[in-house]
Amino acid sequence: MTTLSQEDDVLVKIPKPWALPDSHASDEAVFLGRRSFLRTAALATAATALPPSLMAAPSLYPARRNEKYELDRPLTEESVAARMNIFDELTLKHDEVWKVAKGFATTPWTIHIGGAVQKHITIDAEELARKLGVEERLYRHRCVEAWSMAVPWTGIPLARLVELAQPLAKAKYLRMVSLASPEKLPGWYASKRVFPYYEALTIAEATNELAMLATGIYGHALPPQHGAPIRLVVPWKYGLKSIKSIVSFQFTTEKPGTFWNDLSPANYTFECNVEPNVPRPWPQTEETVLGTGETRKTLLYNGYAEQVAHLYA
Ligand SMILES: Nc1nc2c(c(=O)[nH]1)N[C@H]1C(S)=C(S)[C@@H](COP(=O)(O)O)O[C@H]1N2
Ligand SMILES: [Mo]
Repeated sequence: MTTLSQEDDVLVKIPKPWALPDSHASDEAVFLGRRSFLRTAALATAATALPPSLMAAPSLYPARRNEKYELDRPLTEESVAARMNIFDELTLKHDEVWKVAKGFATTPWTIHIGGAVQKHITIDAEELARKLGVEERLYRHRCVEAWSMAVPWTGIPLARLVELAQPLAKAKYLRMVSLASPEKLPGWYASKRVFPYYEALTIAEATNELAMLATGIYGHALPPQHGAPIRLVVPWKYGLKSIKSIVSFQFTTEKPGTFWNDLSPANYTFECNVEPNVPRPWPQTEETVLGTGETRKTLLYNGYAEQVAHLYA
């Protein structure tokens, strides 16, 4: 008798979707094949009447890729993206986040959705992903420190969470808060900043097609250094807006503060859109691509003007 778990993904060596030749058809065959295999296996397990606690739910990964979002550059190597992270609650050393994060337990993980909504919701992060559905998207990511990467995120379109929460008509903003736990996040006292980390978007930004809540990366669940089990991804804004390890979503009528805008209003606006011609603490016209070291010109809205420019007209 075997039960399926995420480890099986590793053992059966499913070809990684981004490593496959660029073919829609082969991607679908792999994903559909994998899904139906899981479904069949789950049914076989169910038939022998194991107690529910011993039955693993089918894996969320790898998820179907949404081919709409195309890159203008190669994907960053997974080992590079996973070893240069910013998660200041853990440590201020970007190249050590992955090591410090190893002990960070992110399941189970309770999320609260509240504020100006029809109905308050308390839900586990994985349950939320199963309920709302996940897909894979290839996005660029641009940090205000002038480096960039391109990664395959798996996640929930954020608009689906807004729809689930049914905000009241007077709700104008969505505020998000990271985990508050000095015990689990050892870097807490290493900086003079006041954690938890918090962020916010307007409802128009939160329901923009690009905004997503990532639960996975490179075809598997997020490792802790990337903000497991659920983090924001808003690729037209500087990376600091993409808040990690979220525990709370609150709909508000007043404009909420944001972590970096409160710390340093002269350097960081509420929006923090990628605007190469507006110098932030550093010049922003160019970026260094992580992994290759290549220098590229930074694009307005990180190249996503088509999807978001109307929000700021
Ligand atoms: N809670 C929290 N979220 C955070 C940060 C942080 O320090 N704490 N850093 C931000 C910054 S500046 C960037 S560039 C991205 C980095 O994400 P990555 O490590 O997955 O590449 O996370 C953002 N989200
Ligand atoms: Mo960043």
